[in-house]
Amino acid sequence: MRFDIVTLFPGIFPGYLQQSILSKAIERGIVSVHLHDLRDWTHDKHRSVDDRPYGGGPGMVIRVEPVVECVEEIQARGDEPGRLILLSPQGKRLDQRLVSDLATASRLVLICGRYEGFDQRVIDILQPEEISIGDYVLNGGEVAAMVIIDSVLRLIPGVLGDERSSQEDSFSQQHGMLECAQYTRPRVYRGREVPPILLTGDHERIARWRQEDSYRRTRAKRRDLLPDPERPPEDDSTT
Ligand code: 6GU
Repeated sequence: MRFDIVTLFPGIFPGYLQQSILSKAIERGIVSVHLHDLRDWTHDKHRSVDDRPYGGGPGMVIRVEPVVECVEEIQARGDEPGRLILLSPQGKRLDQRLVSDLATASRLVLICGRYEGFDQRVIDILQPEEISIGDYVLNGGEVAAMVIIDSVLRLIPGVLGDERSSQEDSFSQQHGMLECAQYTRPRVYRGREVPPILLTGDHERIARWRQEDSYRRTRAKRRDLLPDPERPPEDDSTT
C-alpha cells in the first residue's frame, strides 16, 4: 500500500513513521510513505503558500495553485492516481467502517488541511473525499493523516505480527463492541485476582466469558454502540 502525504509540515512525520510496527512494514515493502512539501510547488521566490482572504477577515488562506499542481503531479506518478482524501474538520467522520473501506485501496493520497482553510477551488477542482477525525478543531490535518495511516495499516495483512489481534480490536468485532478485559501475570496483584475462569483452560467457557465481558463493558461505557442496550447481540459465531 502506498501513502502520499501533501503537507506544509513534512518534518512532523518521520519520528512517527520510524515507530516499530510501521518501520517494519516499510522495511518489508508492505507499505511505502511519500512526503510532499507543498512549498516545493510554489512559484515565487518567497515560496508563499498562503495569502489574505478576499473579502477581508482574519487569518490566511492556502492558495489554490500549489495544492492543485502538487496533487496532479504526484497522482500522475506511480501506477494509479489512488484515492484522494482531504483531511478537514468539515469532512465525513472517520470510524472503523470507513477505516476498513480505506484499507481496501492500494494507494491513498492524503492532503493535510490547515484550519484556516484552502481556497475553495482546491476542493472544486480536485474533488477529494473530505474526512474528519472527530468534532473538535486541530491546527492542521497532519495528526489526522497519522491517525488514518495508523488505523488503516493495522488492517493490512502482514503489518501486525498476528492477524487475529486486529480482528479482535474494539469496534472490529462481530457486533462492533469494545474489547474484553485482558490479563497477564502475576495472577494476584495487590489483592486483585485474575478472573478464575481464565485459568480453567476451558476454551468454550472462556470465549463465552469474553463475549459477555465485551457486552458488559460496552453497555457501561459506550451504550451508543449497541443495537439494543437491554439485550446482548445474538451470538452467531461458529466457535
Ligand atoms: Cl482532519 N483537520 C483539522 N484541522 N481539524 C480536525 C480534523 C481534521 N478532524 C477533526 N478536527
